[in-house]
Amino acid sequence: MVEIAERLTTRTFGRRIFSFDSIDSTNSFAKNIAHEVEEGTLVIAEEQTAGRGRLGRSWQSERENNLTFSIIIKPDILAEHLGVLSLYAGLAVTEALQAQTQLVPHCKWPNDVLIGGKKCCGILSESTLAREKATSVVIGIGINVNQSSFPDDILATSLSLEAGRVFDRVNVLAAVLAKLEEWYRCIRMQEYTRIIDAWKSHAPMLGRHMRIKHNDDVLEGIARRIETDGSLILQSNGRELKLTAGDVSILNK
Ligand code: BT5
Repeated sequence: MVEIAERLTTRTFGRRIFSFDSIDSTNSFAKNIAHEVEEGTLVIAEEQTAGRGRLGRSWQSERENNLTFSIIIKPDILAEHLGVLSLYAGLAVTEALQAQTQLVPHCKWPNDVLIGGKKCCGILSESTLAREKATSVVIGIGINVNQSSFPDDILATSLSLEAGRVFDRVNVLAAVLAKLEEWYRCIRMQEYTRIIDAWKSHAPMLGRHMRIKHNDDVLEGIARRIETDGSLILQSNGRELKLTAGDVSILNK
């Protein structure tokens, strides 16, 4: 993907690029260089040998068919608002994929983008904190673009499986970076409600019954709303519970 730089429409996002044929994890590399590079730096790889999800889970992605990359931002955001960053990234990816494919992707709390109920993008945002604020944040994004099959044990899909055609990965990347840069203004201005409102417009899960697994707990209830810190309010057994992380399954009730 050598021609990335020429195809970008952004001012800062992706203007410095570290591109690898193979690397352990773009997030790990980005975390190591975050303190010494400018905001918007892109780390991208054709293949990750140890691509990571949350809680030590792995991200599996066929080389040369997909996008696996990380963006470094320095948002000067209070630690208590960090949860908004996964929603911000999910919103940007959703809008970019919709424009590129004419499909209708959905945001799933806290960090996925789904098409037809299957995961086509995962987001891993990792922060370095100092004095209650994030000094740098690495937003790792994996998008299944042209992969044509997935292991049976994961409910995954790709843009090409859903649309029935192959996509130019650099076009998809450029569209995602443009949306990340566009919505980043709201992060900078601390307009978190604007991000959450836009995110909600792509998230049919609100109002639905769901099961949420977090550590060893399993909770069931109705997803009521998203708070300005990005947490999910679940109504369960007459109580409102505030959740900052977890794995959601929608129940057909
Ligand atoms: C995520 O974690 O979804 C975050 C994935 C972030 C990946 C990017 S790639 C670039 C950057 N560098 C990294 O090392 N990571 C980031 P989580 O919500 O924990 O979901 C992980 C789960 O998703 C796995 O346990 C599988 O069940 C499933 N999964 C793995 N690979 C997948 C794929 N290609 N498509 C859909 N689902 C997948």
